Amino acid sequence: MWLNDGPMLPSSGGRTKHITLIDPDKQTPEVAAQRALVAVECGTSAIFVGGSTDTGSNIVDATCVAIQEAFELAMFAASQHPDANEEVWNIPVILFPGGAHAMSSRADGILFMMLMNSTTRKFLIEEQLQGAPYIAKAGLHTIPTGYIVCAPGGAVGEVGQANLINSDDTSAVSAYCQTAQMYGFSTVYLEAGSGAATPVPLELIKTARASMNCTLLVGGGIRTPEQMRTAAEAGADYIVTGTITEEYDDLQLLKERLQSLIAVL
Ligand code: 1GP
Repeated sequence: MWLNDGPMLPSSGGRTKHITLIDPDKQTPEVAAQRALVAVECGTSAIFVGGSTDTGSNIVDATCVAIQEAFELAMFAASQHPDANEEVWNIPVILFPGGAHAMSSRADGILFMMLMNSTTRKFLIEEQLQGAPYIAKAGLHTIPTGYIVCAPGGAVGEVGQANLINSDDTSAVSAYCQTAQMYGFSTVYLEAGSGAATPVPLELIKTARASMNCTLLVGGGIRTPEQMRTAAEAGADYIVTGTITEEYDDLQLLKERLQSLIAVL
């Protein structure tokens, strides 16, 4: 739905974009929808729905439904105003699943991920095997993604039993990115872990960018305009933030915070 028939997360071709991650466990579906609306007003380019927790499909589904309905309403409202651009609301809602249990047919697509540096079969191939029949039946657009967890890694590093990439291990990140491209993945996601004290370092992002042509996502612990700028200049196509969206009950304050981050891109 995003770019006609093209891939959903194309390389941004120079200008880094922002993606908002919403963890369905962290608020009601209604509040998730309000936060998603604010994020789009601030210029976010896609909504990821998911997290590393054991969220069930019912809450994932309810969250996707609430967000999609809110976007449809906003699009309709924009269509009634000659000065408004309704295409602003044509924003993909993409699953970022912690496993095969966190699915919804109401998403537009799914990051179909291999946690490449996991040490367990579960996140290399087993969850994918469990999820594939549902994804095929639901007709979800898949985005084949090499997911690479860097130190400190946080909950996803632990749950995913990742052999974390250290901050100076450029040769490891390079080999993983080359491998992702050789597998035919369209996308690589460099993750420091949600709420990480330190984001993915500049050198790892630069190395990833130079090692492959896949669309490059970077996330985990990015909280300041400076960190946004660093990731963008290092070559990220998309920067994903999640935690900051959960920190504001006041939507106006959330808007100001997201605007200050997205403005640097
Ligand atoms: C987590 O990369 C995302 O998967 C976002 O991280 O919650 O730290 O913004 P934050």
